[in-house]
Amino acid sequence: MDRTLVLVKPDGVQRGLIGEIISRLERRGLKIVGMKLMQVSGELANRHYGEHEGKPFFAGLVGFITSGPIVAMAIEGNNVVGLVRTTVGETNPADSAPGTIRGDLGVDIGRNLIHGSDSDESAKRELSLFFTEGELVDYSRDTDPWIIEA
Ligand code: IDP
Ligand code: MG
Repeated sequence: MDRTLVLVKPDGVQRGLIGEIISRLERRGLKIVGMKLMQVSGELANRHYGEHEGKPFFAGLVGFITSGPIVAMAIEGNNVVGLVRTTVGETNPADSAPGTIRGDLGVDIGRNLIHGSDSDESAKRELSLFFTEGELVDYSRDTDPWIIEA
């Protein structure tokens, strides 16, 4: 079963959009298997966004993601990385279609509300930064047959 990491970024928390964002993921039928409110340290931010080190926006990005609490979620399901990315929208909210989280709720690339891992490999790496295996809950939903054809 695939898993991915979602973060409600500090702008989402500050704007009172935690529920709105989680609700959109839930309504799509995505299954949350881990969740916590936390403060990201500089060290964790540097590791999570390591691939962007050296880019002009890196310092601002690390400053932003550590500027206030975030909500981290682990989401599980077949092809869940892609499902989350299409629900999230493009990196720049200005380019994101209406109906996506970034397209409906944001306007600026530096305040784009939510993170979703971009591949299965990234998801594995990022999930291990934010969650221990023991923090992820194994359970089934009675609604699954109404969401996924067996
Ligand atoms: P993604 O979040 O859609 O996967 P990435 O290219 O992985 O986008 O970039 C990580 C984060 O860095 C973005 O979500 C955004 O917050 C920030 N970012 C990316 N490109 C820019 C930029 O050109 N200016 C400012 N911030 C950027
Ligand atoms: Mg990315």
